[in-house]
Amino acid sequence: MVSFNVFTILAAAVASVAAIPAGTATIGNRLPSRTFLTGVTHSVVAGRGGALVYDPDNVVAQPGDTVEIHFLAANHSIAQSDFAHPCTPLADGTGLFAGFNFATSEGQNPNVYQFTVIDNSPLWFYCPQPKGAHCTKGMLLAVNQNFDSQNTLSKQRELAAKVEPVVPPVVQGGRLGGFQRANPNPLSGF
Ligand SMILES: *[C@@H]1O[C@H](CO)[C@@H](O)[C@H](O)[C@H]1NC(C)=O
Ligand SMILES: [Cu+2]
Repeated sequence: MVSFNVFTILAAAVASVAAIPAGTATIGNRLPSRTFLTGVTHSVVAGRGGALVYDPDNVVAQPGDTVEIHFLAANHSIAQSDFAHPCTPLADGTGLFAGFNFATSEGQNPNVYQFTVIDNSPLWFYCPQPKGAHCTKGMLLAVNQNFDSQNTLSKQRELAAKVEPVVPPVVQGGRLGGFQRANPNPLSGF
């Protein structure tokens, strides 16, 4: 007998909510308690075609949306900066850093890195790989850049070209609550 009574639906809802914090059991994953997840996921591919890029490199997201980074062959990561200091971790220590846990020699790494967008303010990210200076060469990701301001992704690339990438001191989700989880779609054709 299949019966979708209220209890079944509630139990399913609880189970899906409970599944989210399970992946966050590393230090520093701070999310404001009132960020409601929208269920929308923006997939970004790091290193498509062997290039030093995130594809797309510009994401427009609503508060509660998830950004999910898929890592292709090479040794990329992702870290958070601010606009004025590309390739450099946030000075107040709250920026996320995925760590160098996603190196892979072929295909996709079996894990992805996810973080939650908590508001509409612009967010700036870079690949902190120092060998080959990925950030300096333009491996940058903008979330919710303000197209009406001077702080554009192309301007960010100009600034990044003048500095060396800095590896953040701690692997953490920061205020965006990032975490590593199994790739939900490992056979997708990135
Ligand atoms: C990935 O890069 C980091 C930083 O350069 C390095 O410490 C680590 O050993 C590299 N991992 C692999 C598997 O090459
Ligand atoms: Cu990289």
